[in-house]
Amino acid sequence: MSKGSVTSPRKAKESPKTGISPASKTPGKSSSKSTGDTGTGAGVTRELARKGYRTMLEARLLEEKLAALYRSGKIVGGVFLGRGQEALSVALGLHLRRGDIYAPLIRDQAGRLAFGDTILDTLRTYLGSILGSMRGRDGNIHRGRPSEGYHAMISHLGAMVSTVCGGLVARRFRGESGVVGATCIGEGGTSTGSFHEGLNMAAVEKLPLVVVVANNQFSYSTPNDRQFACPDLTARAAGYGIVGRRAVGNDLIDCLRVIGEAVAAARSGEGPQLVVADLLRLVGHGEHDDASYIPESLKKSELGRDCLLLARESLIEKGWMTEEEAVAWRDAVALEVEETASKVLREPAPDPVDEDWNAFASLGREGEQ
Ligand SMILES: Cc1ncc(C[n+]2csc(CCOP(=O)(O)OP(=O)(O)O)c2C)c(N)n1
Ligand SMILES: [Mg+2]
Repeated sequence: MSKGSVTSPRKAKESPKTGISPASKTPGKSSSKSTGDTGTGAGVTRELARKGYRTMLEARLLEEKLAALYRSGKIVGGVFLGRGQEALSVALGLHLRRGDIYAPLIRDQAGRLAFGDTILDTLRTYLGSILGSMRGRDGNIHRGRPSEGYHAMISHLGAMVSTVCGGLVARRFRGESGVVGATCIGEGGTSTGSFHEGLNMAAVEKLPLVVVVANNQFSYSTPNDRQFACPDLTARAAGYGIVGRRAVGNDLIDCLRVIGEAVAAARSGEGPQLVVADLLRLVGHGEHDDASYIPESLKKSELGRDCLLLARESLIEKGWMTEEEAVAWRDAVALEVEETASKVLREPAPDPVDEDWNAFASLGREGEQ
């Protein structure tokens, strides 16, 4: 399928059958699904692209630091990186707004930063600082701030589709409209029952859900031809009666455009959107995995091209960023990551004697006891 193509459901759903009223339309927004490549709502501006590149850089350098800390034995537990997937991840985080719901997965450091997470809280979580949002109890990627719509990840693949659906239904019951809920998943995760159940429910309820599939060709070491038999994962959208879109996973501008269209369509009441992007993870499944099962030919193909380098080239070519800026940003981000890591390494870990061992849910909204 070509760049940015759209598959529409055969028949649009008119109304939900369960008594939950459909989300109201945002005035002035129109559909992008029937207009193909030139859909509305994407608006990839210079500012958005620069923000995207800068955030990708932050994610990349932060993750390089996390890998180094892991190798020096400073991080307990696994480290799972999103190298090669930052363009896709950041595009989703940037198109969401305050009040939206975001449920990132293991390769979404870039999206997390774009949605408002910080280098400081990421390092605090990985390094087990008691000052982090997980209070030193999580080793890596299960952090979140539910009261801010930032869902903490459940490891079971596919589960986050349902938590986002639940959040969207709750907002609908409260009469809130114009909200979007989004999650990412790997292509392997799309084989789970949870994924199917979640998307089916979202389609029936016509929820403003965006699911972005990062098709990095492997599910741990399982290649796609052992994972699913359909030639194109966007075809699954038709089975649910929702819109399927395709983006070029290592092209920042294309990811921003296609995901922008999907988010705008969901926000304006057009129901769930499935975005599929092909790419390659440029690291192992986790830092414990050398990815030796990924063939050299694939690494050298178009899919294996590094999205960060491509974004740099593209922004410079468009005159949206200078070489000097790229270097200055890199230096500034590297310094911020180094300084933050040094600070967090000196912070205390939780003390089992003092810990209250309350479940996080019992703490209620931020700051309440
Ligand atoms: C239901 C379920 N089965 C198995 C696992 C173990 N597991 C964690 S990540 C992973 C591979 C996921 O592959 P994919 O969805 O393609 O995402 P990627 O790691 O490639 O980003 C597996 C099998 C899990 N977390 N949940
Ligand atoms: Mg995968």
